[in-house]
Amino acid sequence: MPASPYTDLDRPPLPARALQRALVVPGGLWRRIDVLAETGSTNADVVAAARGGVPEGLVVVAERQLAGRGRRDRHWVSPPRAGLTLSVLLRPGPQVPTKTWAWLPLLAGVALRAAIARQAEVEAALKWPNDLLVDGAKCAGILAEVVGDAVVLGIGLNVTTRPAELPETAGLAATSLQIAGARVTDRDPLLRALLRGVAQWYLGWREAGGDAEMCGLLGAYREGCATIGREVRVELPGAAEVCGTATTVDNDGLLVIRSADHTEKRVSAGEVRHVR
Ligand code: BT5
Repeated sequence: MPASPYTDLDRPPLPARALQRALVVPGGLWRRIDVLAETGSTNADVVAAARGGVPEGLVVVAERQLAGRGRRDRHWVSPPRAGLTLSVLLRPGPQVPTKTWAWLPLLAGVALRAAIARQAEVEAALKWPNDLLVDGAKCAGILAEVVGDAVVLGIGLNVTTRPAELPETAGLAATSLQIAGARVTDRDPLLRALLRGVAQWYLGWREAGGDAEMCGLLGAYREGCATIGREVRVELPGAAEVCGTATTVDNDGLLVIRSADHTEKRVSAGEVRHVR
């Protein structure tokens, strides 16, 4: 398909200067919004910026990614301008203990869910730790990478992706906001709402020294989390597995699982499958 921005009229390009003017405001978190026509991976770009000492508040958005990254060497695949693919650079600083950084990808999920509810009027749910599901299918994914004292948060959201354009997946089926019947599929207000939400939650969380309960993040996450109350099977890094009922997410962002023998386990990372 030709790469002209006007080949697909329901996929207009993002208005880079208007975004910059709206989001980069005095005293705000965001310092620079780069909208790239094409790149390998926005996470790779922002990781490189973090290594180069760029301060927090950088946002890189790509209209097209050629090598979008998922977790564990997986890929994120999306046609040009069919979705939002972006990464942000955060440096939480010494007032936030590093063990609470696990909240950052969860925080992005909370902000994303709220932005979608408000702008697109689509009800989404979070699969712990941070897949965004709509009607049980994956509409967005989040990837957090730590680089020294920086955290790079990458978000990929399917907006106008058509059924035939969705990638084949080994796990969850994929979907897009348009397929889910979104009222609005304009990426500009979605991106603004998302970045404003991330900034608001992040600044509150940092102010609270990373205490997710105190800043309201824990409550918001639990409210939006479809994993709580479900029967799950979690493949842990290595070959181990935990099965049981996911009872809650604790103050450290860990998933609490009660097994059939009533023992309780807390998991910090892993592949979760909702069994029932
Ligand atoms: C994720 O990984 O879901 C994190 C994806 C993060 C992507 C963003 S885009 C902007 C930023 N820059 C990057 O380079 N990455 C971030 P994971 O949980 O590992 O899921 C990856 C799996 O999701 C793949 O193996 C596919 O099965 C599936 N997948 C790939 N593209 C998808 C899509 N567009 N929609 C739904 N599922 C997809």
